[in-house]
Amino acid sequence: MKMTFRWYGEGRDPISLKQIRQIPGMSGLMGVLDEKAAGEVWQYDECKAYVDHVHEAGLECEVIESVNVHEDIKMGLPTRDQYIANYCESIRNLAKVGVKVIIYNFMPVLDWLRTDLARVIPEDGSNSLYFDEKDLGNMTPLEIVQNTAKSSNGFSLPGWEPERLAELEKTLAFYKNITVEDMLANYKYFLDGIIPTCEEVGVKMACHPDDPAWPIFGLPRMAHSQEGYDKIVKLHDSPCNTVCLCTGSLGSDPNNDIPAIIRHFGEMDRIGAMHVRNVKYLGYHHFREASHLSADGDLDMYAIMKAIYDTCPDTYIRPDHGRMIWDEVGRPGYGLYDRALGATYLNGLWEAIDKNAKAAK
Ligand SMILES: [Mn+2]
Repeated sequence: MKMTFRWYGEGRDPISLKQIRQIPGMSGLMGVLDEKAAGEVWQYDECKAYVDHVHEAGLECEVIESVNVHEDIKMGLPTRDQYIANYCESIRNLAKVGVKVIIYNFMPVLDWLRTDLARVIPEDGSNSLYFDEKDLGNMTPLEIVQNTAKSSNGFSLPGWEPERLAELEKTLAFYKNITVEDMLANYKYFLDGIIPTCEEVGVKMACHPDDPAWPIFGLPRMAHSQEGYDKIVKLHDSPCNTVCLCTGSLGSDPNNDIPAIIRHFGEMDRIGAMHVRNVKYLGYHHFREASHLSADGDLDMYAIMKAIYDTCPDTYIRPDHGRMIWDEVGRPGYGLYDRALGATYLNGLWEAIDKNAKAAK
């Protein structure tokens, strides 16, 4: 297992590489070229400069997140071929600088969704991301996007870039006529276009789940259950077509048995990376993000780490969203302190599991 940390890049992330390097057990980043719009080629020089900079700080950069899939690909428009060719070029350029896994998602239009980015947790005064379907009320998707942008402490949020959402209404109208089956066909076309390149250069694609883990605004979403992922991995049968199991995203639906899902795809060798975090259920389609500690939420983090240890012990893990604690101001979900605590806790679980397993031999 390699413990990693999400970082947005110099000038875009208030956290420094030096701070990340000082977290115990941190091997490297899940990096991102945050300035890239969906569909744009990640040029070799840009990838090289980013990765060299990370290496200089004593960290690895074998995983890259958010190489965003252009909406035309998801919608199956004729223009998709050019965007798929661009995507292949980005894969090649990232492979040349040592990237082994690319995390992406295939969610139509909207990325992750919350109704409050800084909900105060009454017990201790920290705050975290929060979702209550009832709060969506009569808000239109456009209003939600605007609210999200407003409350993000001045940072643009991954997946919520204003450029990408400018044509929101039009895109939403288009999706009214697209079924999940249509989406799966478009998804297959995309995978058929890129996976041969991945196989050639040794890069795994890892699909991040829908967040929250159910369809929103009637959009055709596919990646929020074991059944959904089973379909996705079968669309193009290759060891390079993998999943990024995000325990918090999948775990927002209490029907998802996270350790069992990890074991299922781990045994198939289809886990490219893991995001590990905890959630606290507050009711139907209602949750907030908790600290990583099992006792603070509803997921069993020991069982999750044990499932990883047993079925995909060589994968990449990162702590996912953290709470804002100790008066930190930063990107919602992506502060330094609570994620560092999360990494340390997960490393502690791992050490105990590992020592137990070795003592039993
Ligand atoms: Mn995640």
